[in-house]
Amino acid sequence: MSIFAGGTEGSVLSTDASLTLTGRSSGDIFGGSLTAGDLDGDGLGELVVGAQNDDGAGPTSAVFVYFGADLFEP
Ligand SMILES: [Ca+2]
Repeated sequence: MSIFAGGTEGSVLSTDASLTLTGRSSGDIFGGSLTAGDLDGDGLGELVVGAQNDDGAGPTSAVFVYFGADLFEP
């Protein structure tokens, strides 16, 4: 899953991905569901990514939470 920096009006600021996240195994449907919000109240948004078939053999699923402060560190 690639994430691109965007403006407040939904425009894409760069065609180069700002961040690329991958699942733990092929076929895990990583990114099949996602949401975002400030889960811990620190003012930075978290990204929550579901992997419907995390173990690659189903029916195990997993949810990954990427904390805002960790997402774009160099
Ligand atoms: Ca937060």
